[in-house]
Amino acid sequence: MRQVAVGLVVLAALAGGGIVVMSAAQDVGEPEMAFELDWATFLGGESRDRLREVIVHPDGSIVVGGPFKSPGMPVSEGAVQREYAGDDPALGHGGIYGGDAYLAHVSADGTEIIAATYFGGSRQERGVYGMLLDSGGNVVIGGATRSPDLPTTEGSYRPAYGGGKADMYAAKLSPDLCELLWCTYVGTPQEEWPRGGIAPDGDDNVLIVGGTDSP
Ligand SMILES: [Ca+2]
Repeated sequence: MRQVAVGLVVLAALAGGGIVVMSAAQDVGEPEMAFELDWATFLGGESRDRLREVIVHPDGSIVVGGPFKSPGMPVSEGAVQREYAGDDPALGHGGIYGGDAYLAHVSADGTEIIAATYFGGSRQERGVYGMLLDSGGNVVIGGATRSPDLPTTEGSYRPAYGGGKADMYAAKLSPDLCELLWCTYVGTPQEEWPRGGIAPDGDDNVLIVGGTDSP
């Protein structure tokens, strides 16, 4: 008699603007994991869009995020930010150009966008250098920003842009991506850059890791 699977793992991987989701299962007594492609799709528009972070939701759906330069991506009714707000990639700025964060919650079978939003200011947001779900399913993102006008929330750690070439930022959005729960800069008048992502502690506080040129 064939024994039941002892483990089923859903794996999600990103390649540029693409999502690949696979299942891995292992039977009792079998030395090898068996992999199966569940689905794959592209997600992007007319400009340079990259997905950088992915979380497999407990219900099997996928939350993805990354820097997008395309306007017109699908967004939720009532999304935190329905329109692309970054500056025009054609401006150049010596590589410092364009880009908002874009977040999408994709159904477990890959056929539907459950929720989606842009997030960013009038200049460039670089990457989503870290993303997590808190204990309530809210989506926390961190990244780099050159925008002086992010929608920081009252009482946040750093409500104003620090300056220099860039700051880091962190923000928490509701599970349906329709409410901004908080947003703060993390920066100084020198340049900051996120590296190493973000992580939660046991109380849903968020650690964001990066570098700074500030002494
Ligand atoms: Ca700065």
